[in-house]
Amino acid sequence: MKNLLSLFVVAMMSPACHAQDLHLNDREYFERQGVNVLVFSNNFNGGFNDEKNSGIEIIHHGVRTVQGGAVRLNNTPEQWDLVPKTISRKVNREQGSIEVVTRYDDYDFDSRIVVTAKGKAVEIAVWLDKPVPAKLAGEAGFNIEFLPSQYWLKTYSVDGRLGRLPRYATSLTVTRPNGEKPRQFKGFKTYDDRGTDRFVDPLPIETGHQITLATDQPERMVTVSSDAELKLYDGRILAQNGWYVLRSVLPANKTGKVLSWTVEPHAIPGWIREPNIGFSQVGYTPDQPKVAVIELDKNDTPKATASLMRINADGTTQQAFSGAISNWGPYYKYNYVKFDFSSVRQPGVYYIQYGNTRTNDFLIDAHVYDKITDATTDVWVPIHMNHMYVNEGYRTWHGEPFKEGYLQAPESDHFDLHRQGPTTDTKYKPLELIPGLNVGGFFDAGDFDIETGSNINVVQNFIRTWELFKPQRDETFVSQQQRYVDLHRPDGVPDILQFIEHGTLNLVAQAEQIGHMASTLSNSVLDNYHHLGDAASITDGLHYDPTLKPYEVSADGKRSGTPDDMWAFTTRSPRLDQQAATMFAAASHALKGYNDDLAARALTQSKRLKQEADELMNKIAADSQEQADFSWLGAGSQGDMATNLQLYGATGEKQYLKNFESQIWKALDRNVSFTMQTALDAVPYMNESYKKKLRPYVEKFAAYIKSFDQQNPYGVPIGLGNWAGVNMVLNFGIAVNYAHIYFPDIVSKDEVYRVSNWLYGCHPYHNYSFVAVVGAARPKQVFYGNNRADFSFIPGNVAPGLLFRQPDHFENYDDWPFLWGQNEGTIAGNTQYIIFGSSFKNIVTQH
Ligand SMILES: [Ca+2]
Ligand SMILES: [Ca+2]
Ligand SMILES: [Ca+2]
Repeated sequence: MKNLLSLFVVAMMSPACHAQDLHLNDREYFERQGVNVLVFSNNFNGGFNDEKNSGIEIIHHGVRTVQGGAVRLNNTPEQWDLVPKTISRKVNREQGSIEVVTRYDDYDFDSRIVVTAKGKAVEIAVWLDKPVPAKLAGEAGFNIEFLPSQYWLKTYSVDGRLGRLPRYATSLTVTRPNGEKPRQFKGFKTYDDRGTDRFVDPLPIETGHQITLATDQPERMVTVSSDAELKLYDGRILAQNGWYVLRSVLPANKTGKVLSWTVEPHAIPGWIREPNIGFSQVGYTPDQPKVAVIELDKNDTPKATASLMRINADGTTQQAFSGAISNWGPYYKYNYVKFDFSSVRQPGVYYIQYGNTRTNDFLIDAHVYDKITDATTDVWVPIHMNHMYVNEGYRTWHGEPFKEGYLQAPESDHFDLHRQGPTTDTKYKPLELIPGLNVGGFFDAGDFDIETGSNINVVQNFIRTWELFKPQRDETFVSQQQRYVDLHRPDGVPDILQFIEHGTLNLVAQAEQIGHMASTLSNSVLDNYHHLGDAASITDGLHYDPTLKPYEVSADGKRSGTPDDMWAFTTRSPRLDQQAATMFAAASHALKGYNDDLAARALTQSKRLKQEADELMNKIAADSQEQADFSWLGAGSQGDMATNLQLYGATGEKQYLKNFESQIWKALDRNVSFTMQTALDAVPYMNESYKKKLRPYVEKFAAYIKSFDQQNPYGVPIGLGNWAGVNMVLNFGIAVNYAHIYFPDIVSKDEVYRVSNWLYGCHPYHNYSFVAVVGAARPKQVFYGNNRADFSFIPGNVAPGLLFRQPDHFENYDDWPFLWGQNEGTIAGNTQYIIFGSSFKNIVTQH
């Protein structure tokens, strides 16, 4: 009877089981309900190398928990370790397989990976036409990486032995001679070996032939088996952004099929992803449109209605509204429906109920947006002030960084994509101290360098905010004399003015000391570029003295033999000098009456740099061959128009306005959406006939705004690049705000909420606010700030947001901060957010 019954069950189940096998779908990845196996849909990138976004990847019940499947040269590869280049990728539909040839140019080493669907598992095989090069024998292996935040504290079994994946890396290591380490990108070294000439190599946590990870959690369970030895490592031993790595070393002196793994990700039968109900976590004003966008699994059936529930003052709840669900349709791999509850205007605390899914609560109130920029201006920006000690209450964010100043960079090809040409373009010799640069300026982002272009943008963004909205907010104490910043301590000066001053101080010092703008002030060694901790401890604060031995300090305690001093990259760019000249003119205007000395210095540098840059650019333009070489300078781009407008604003000289007017209409005819912001920026300086002439273009822009309703369910421009699109979304939002301010009859007030909705929670993947912001019920928890190793955030940060992974996956981790493309906040982006937020508040705040 028992046998008969099981036979019956098998017979009944088998068609369904077959349907649940992995199959190669139209988007060229392996799929079954709950499991996607991607094979080099995303390639490793040569520039920033291992970004934990490439190779063989698994999206497991909606979360990309596995990536990095490839032949690698290290037990636990780091960001600057070599990555394989993809030579070819072939999809073989008949065999249900994907074949990828990859290559390491540095070692003339090719390998072929063939991934084939076999029932609920895939076979991953590595093929070699030539044996592993002798230098890589024992080092080259097949690796795959598991996301720590989804696997830590989960149980595993290896050949029947049990264990639990560690919350923090504490596994064993050995050191080996540097000569045995495979070369890192361009010969850089990620580590400071403290003079030992040895590198650290992690030892495996476990070794065996069959391993199951997350035996205690069906959504994450994966079994891997192989005749080869499988080793499990913890990549966080070497770098906090490392993942758990499973690895088999490739055998030496063998060709053909040298390795085979069977990988079976467990799938929960009939799994359907929970609906993601996108709404504004900051809340809504009573009169604004209120539309939740609900992201649904393609196997889900939309409900007919949803409800808005009110939480009463006595804690009881009642239905405030019930309405029909409307269909938007498919966008990449999910389906989208909408729930419009605009008719609810009564202030209160609410949540959305859709089927069994209940959102967290949010406010409807006239004042929900009042504080949206406060955390950014009061906390995020001052923490990023360089060359200052920054204190907040009992906490020191950082001491005073880079007390030893900056050295002239020698000719070099830099790890953060900077370059110092063969000449310095300055009076300084390579590695000579350039005096006076360690003042003012803002940290770039999650790193601590001064990107000059970004700092110019920052000062311009602050000036724009100041000139238009004159925010008097004073919550920051800034003493340039004490080199001390104290958060939440008013000092009688509007903070925005102090931020303009702080940015200008560094940029004027560059112009005065170097003679033109540096491209960047950045780290000289890679091992302190990836610094996580107090910025004041990146360098030792002592002048580098090559006559001392490394780590030796001079008798007077002022010099050291450690080459950790920062460098100034000084190759001259007349285009950058022009940008600086414009910014200096505007800064001079803003600082007059507050810091007259700095205002005068800025104006002097503005005039000199403009004249010299114009001469250099003309010289370049005169030689067409050279012009081609210098095309990267961007001469003739629309920046010139904006420059003339800014110069007019700063000086009041009519010639600039004339130059602006001679270009703006042609530029608008060429591309309305790209030019609209500049055209709107001019409105305060122009007469009624300008506004009249601009009207038809604003009408076109209004149609462009509406066009996003057809492009995606969220109604904003969504970027698909390697850095998620928050800057694009903010630019769009600022232009929409200004268009509404000057042309309310063409661009209605309803349009300005598109970008706030997106930022504060109405977007794919999850519904958390991308801004670590005051007022949001559920902001993101982790960001790629300089405190990312603590799985934390710096208040007021704006995340880039939704990172697109080919061919159809949007992602924003909220438990793993380390992917900069989705979680890093930049100084230019966050000050752009201040303009967006200030203009938005100006429109929606009800007085
Ligand atoms: Ca940087
Ligand atoms: Ca202040
Ligand atoms: Ca030093």
